Amino acid sequence: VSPANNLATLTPETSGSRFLKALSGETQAVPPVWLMRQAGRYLPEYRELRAQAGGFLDLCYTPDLATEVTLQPIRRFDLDAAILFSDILVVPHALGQEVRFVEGEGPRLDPLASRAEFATLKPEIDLGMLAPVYETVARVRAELDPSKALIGFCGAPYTVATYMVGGRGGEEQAPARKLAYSDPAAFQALIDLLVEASAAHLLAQLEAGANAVQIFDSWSGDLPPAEFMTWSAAPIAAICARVRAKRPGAKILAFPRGAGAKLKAFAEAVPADAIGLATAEDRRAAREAVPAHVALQGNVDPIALTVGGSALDAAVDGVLADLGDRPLIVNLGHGVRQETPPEHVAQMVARVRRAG
Ligand code: 1CP
Repeated sequence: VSPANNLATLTPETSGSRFLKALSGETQAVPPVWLMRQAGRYLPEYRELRAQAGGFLDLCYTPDLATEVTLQPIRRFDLDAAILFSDILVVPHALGQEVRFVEGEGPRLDPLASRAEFATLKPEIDLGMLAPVYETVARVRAELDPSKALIGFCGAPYTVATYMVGGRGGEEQAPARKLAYSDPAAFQALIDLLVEASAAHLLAQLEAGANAVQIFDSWSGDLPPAEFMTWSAAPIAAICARVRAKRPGAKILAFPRGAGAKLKAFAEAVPADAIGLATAEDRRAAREAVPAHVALQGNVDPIALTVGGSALDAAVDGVLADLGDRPLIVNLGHGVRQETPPEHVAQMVARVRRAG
């Protein structure tokens, strides 16, 4: 990454940001810290606001409420970055697929199981439908302290496709994987549509004021190595290229959850500024797999965060000891769990800050 590229995204008000410095390859005595799912049900103020909104998507599409929810964890914990409150499934929604969030269960989509059913999707993403999301980005950026970064995001094409084809997450990746084997051309066409849609969505968030974007690939870790490169790494690399073609130097984080032994090949294929490590990743192996100028992000065990005390301190210290001598963003290895006592997040931030 050339210095000129760095200047393109380090705006005056954010150049003091620990988070953006890490993304520019700086090793810092006190690394930045934020948490995946830092807004959400473990916070009483979120539960209160959530009860006032209609459904989950209404919350995502109401800038007043989404702005407030995005800022709640920043006010409480002084984290280094805010992440836009939204969901990876707004992309299929803006491609015309029915998306619902069922209380206590999670997202449910009307599954699109075949080439014929893909034809019901729009040929490109309806960014107008997502205007409230970009308005939220602009409002959060305006309200956020200049030293804090704002992260926009999308799901990786493979992960989003598993929801679109299977109708839900988790075990039901099987429908998407079956389609990828039985009709690879149809699956590729869906992935290609998602590459274009995701790049457009990320660019719109960057235009609205996001300082960096993260691509969440929650489910590709289960793929065999060759399929992993085809369906996870290649489309994510294509998104990076499209985003940087319009915004050279745009800061991009990739989170290939559960990549494990495939991390090296992923890092070679995907030109990300930071790579997120899931809870089970071996940090020593990750150091070898990912070039030293690329920041690593992670990977405190979210279960240790629920327990707190000396177990949490030890988990944070382990990350700092293993990765503190290179560009590092302290985070969890996956999202904050609902049963997490909020005080434990404060403890984690204090432990990281004490590092310097
Ligand atoms: O209040 C509620 O009931 C909603 C719970 C919830 C929340 C708080 C969902 C439903 N999504 C979100 C917000 C969300 N999702 C954010 C906001 C920013 C943050 O605080 O981190 C982000 C970045 C996501 C990303 C996301 N959504 C992923 C990728 C990361 C991961 O967790 O692996 C995935 C897979 C989703 C789909 C999704 N949306 C919601 C749930 C519960 C799920 C996953 C569970 C499933 O597959 O059933």
